[in-house]
Amino acid sequence: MRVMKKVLSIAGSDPSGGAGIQVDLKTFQFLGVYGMAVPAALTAQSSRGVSGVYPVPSNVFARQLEALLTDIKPDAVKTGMLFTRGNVEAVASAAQRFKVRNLIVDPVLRSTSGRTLLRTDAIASLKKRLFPLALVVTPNLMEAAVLSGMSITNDRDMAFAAGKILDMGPSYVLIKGGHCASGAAEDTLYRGRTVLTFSTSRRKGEFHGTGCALSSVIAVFIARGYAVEKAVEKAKQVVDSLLKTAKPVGRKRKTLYFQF
Ligand code: PXL
Repeated sequence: MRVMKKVLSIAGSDPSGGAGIQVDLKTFQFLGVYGMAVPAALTAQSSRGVSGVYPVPSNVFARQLEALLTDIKPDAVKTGMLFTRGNVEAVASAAQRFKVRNLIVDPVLRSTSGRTLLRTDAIASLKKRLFPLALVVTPNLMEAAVLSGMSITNDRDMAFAAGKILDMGPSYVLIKGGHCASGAAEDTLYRGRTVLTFSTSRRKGEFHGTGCALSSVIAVFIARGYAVEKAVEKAKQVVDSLLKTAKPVGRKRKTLYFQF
């Protein structure tokens, strides 16, 4: 019998099921891998936005990682909302100690509604401790600007910012340009001096959990042995098909959730 690939999400909890570990687990199930999840923080939220954020205490968080990784070896791991510096450090320590391979870091900083999902003092740890262990880091344009400490207004700025992030140690940086004003949803993958652009048509609507789902799908294809370039290309297609069938779930009808 072929053994199922195992993929771990380390991220925040979104009880509405649209983002965080909940959407990550749905994504894993949808794509036929064995999903696991360790919450780094709890949020209170609905289709109207995030109303509360509560960290999982670092000792409790670290204990979960240790119990899991002592026993089960994931084929890929993705991180999302980590919220505190202590939890960033705990992921980095566990990743080193358990020789985690195929680490995809989605550097979630804020929710769409503007809530802080990574505290300011944790950003330095993310860059210093976690990025060197990452295969791929997947910032959106805003996150890339914060992480590189520069404003990004054109392709040259974006390439320069990507270079700065690559200097922090990950093998690849994928800058998601979905929030830019052009007619296409363009994501750009950088490795050293190599640049690859992936483009899908822009879908109308306010989607919840797109970044979470994308990094999860990338982790799944990496777990299956695809090269990063191919994994990102395929992940873009999967997420685009999910965007097409997204539906309102809560009272705010404009917020669309993935239907697997
Ligand atoms: O999409 C960013 C994000 C990530 N993780 C969790 C979230 C959100 C946005 O609300 O709640 C848990």
